[in-house]
Amino acid sequence: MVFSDITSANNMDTAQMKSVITEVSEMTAEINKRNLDLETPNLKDFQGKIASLSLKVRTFVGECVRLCQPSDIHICDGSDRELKNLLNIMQKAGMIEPLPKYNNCWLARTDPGDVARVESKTFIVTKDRRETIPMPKKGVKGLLGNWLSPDDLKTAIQERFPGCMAGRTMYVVPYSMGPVGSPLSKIGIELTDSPYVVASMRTMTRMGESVLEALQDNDFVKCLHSVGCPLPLKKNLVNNWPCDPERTIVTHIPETKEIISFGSGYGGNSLLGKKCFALRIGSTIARKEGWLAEHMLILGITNPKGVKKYIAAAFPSACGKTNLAMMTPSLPGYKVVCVGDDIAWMKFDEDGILRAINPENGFFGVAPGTSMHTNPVAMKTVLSNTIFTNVAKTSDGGVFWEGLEKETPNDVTITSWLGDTNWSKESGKPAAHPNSRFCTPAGQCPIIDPQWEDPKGVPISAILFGGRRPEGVPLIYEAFNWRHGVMVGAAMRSEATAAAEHKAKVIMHDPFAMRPFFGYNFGHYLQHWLSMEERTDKPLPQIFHVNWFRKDEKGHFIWPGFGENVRVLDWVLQRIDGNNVGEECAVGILPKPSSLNMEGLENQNIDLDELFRIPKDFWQQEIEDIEKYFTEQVGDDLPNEIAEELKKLGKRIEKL
Ligand code: GTP
Ligand code: SPV
Ligand code: MN
Repeated sequence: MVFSDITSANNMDTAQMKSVITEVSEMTAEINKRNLDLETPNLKDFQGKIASLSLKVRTFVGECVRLCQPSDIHICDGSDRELKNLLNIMQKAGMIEPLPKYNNCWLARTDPGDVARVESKTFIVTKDRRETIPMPKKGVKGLLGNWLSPDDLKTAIQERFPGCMAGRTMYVVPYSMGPVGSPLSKIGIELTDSPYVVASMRTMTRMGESVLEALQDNDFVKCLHSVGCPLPLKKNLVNNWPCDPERTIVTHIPETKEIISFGSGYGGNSLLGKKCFALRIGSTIARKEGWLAEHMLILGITNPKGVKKYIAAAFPSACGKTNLAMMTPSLPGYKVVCVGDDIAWMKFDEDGILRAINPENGFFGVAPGTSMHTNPVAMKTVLSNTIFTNVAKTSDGGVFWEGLEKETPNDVTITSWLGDTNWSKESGKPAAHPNSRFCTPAGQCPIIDPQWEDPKGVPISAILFGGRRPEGVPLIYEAFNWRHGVMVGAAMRSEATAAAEHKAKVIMHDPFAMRPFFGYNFGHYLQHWLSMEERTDKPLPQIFHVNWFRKDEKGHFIWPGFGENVRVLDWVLQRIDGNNVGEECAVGILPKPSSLNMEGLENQNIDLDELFRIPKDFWQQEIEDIEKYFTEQVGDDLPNEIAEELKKLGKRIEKL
C-alpha cells in the first residue's frame, strides 16, 4: 500500500489507518501529488498499454509511474522475441557482450562498486522493531538483520524515488515463484528500469503472460526496483552499468508484502523474487501459514538398491549448495538429481509429510571453482542461454574464472572482469570476481529431477546444516532429535565469503544459513521451527550437520569434497533407513568406525580420525561463543528449549 491509489488512501477504515502502511501511503500520496505538478509523464499515454491489466496491477503500476516518471512502459510477456529485444538493447548500451563460443550466452560486467548483496543496506520495515529483530544486549550491535521504521522508509523513498526512472523504460515483470498455478506458488510483480533484471528474472522465475492469467484479480507481492540513474545522467557510468552504490537500499514491508529496492542492479539486491521475496517476505508468510521458507538446496538421491530419497540442505552463501545439488556421485550405483540449488519452500501435505518445492526457475550460481572436475553438471548447464556476470573472458569467445585453468586452451588471452585485456595469474589479482555468477535455466540442467516441477513438491527425509569450518567440526554428525537439530541450526557458523560485503575468512554466526534473509525476529523463527513437532504426527526429517571444509595445519582441505560427498549422503541414507551405523558422542551421532563408505579412496591418505575428531578445548570455546551470541543477540527472545539444548551440549563436552 505504499503504492496505493491516492484516492483510495482517503477511504480506508480506522484499523487500516492505524497500520504502518497507512502512514507510508499518505507519504506516497504526498510525493505523488507533488510529482503530478511536476513534469509528470502523461499517464494517459500509457493507458492503452496497461488497459489489459487487472485493477490491482494497474493501480500499482499507475502509482509507481507517477512516482518514478519513466519515459515508457513495457509489460513483459516472457516471449523469446522480447528477450531478444532486451539483449539487443543491453548490447547497444554496452552492458553485455556476446560469448560466441557458446549458444546465446552473454557476459555482463558491472560497476565494480556493485558486485554483491549489500547486507548493511538491507532492511525489514515494521512498526515495532522487536517484530523484525531480537533486542540485542545494551551496547551491542544487533547482527540479526536491520530494522527500519515506517517513517524512515518514507524518508528513504522520498529521497530516492521521485523521478528516478526519467528517460528510462519501466518494465512490468509478472512472475511466479513456483510452477505457475501450483497451490504452493506465489505471484509477484516487479517494476524495474533495468533490462538486465528483466532478462535475469525471465530465467530465475516463471515470468510473463501466463502469470498475469493465473493472477486474475488476486493480490501479489509488490516489488519496485530502480537502478537509480535517471537520464540525463548526472555522472558517467562505470562499465555502462547503471547503479548508485552510495544510495543503495533494499527494503521489505512484510505487513503489506512490498519490496522496494534502489541503487543496485546486482543479484539478490535486484532480482527481487529471490532473497527478498522467496526468503524474507516468504519466511513471514510461512510463519503465518505454518510452513518453512529456507535457504536450502533440494536434491534427490537413489541408492544402488533403487531407493530414492530427498534431502534439503542449508549452507550459507558460497558454501556449496549448488555443488551438492548437482553432484556427480563418485560411488558406483548412486544417482543424484537436482530439484533446486538455493531456496526451498517446505509445507506439510494432508498426510503430515513435509514436502518441498523449489520456488525458482534457474540457477544464479557462483562461477569461480566451478569446473568439469568439480561440477561437470553445472558446466554442461551453462553452455547455452546463460548470462555470466563479472567473469573473465577468453580471446576465443569463452569464459574464464579461477578453477578453469586446466580446461582453458593455452593459446588464448584472458580479459579479466575488470577489463584488463592481457590478464595473467602473475598479476596477483583474480581474473573473475570471487562473487561472479552464471544465471542459467534450471530446465537445462542434465540431472534436473523429473519431479522438480511437481506442484505437490517432493517429500523431505533429511535436512543438512553446514558451513565452512576449517577447525574442530566433524565431517558429519546427526542431531539426537528435532529439538537438538533446531539448536544445531541456530548455532551454525561459517567463514565469511564474497557473496556479501564481508571480509572473508572471519568465522561468522549464520544461523540456519538465514542470517541475511530472516524476514522476522530470529527468536520467533526458532519458536516456529520448534513448533513443527506439533504440526504433524508423522516423523519429521532427520537433521544432520556437515562440514566439507576442515583443514590441516598447512591450510589444505582434508576432505576431497564435491562428488566424494556422496559418501556422506550414503551414511545419511543409512541413518534414514534405521541402520545401526551411528554412535552417540558429545556433539551428536557420529558414524561408527568403518560405516562411512571409503571404497576407492584408499590411496588418498584421508585422515578419518582428524575428520571426526572432537577437540574438547575447541568445543568449549565454541559453546562459549554461541552462548554469548545467543545472550547478546537473541536475549529474551531465545526459546528456553534452545538454551537447554546448548546447556546439555556443554555438559556432554565437559565429560570428554
Ligand atoms: P550461493 O549461490 O552463494 O548460495 O552459494 P552456494 O552455497 O550454492 O555455493 P556453491 O556450490 O556455488 O560453492 C561455492 C564455492 O565453494 C565454489 O567455489 C565451490 O567450488 C566450492 N565448493 C563447493 N562444494 C565444495 C566441496 O565439497 N569442497 C570444497 N573444498 N569446495 C567446495
Ligand atoms: C546468495 O548470496 O546466497 C546468492 C546470490 O544466492 S544472491 O542472489 O546475490 O543473493
Ligand atoms: Mn544462495
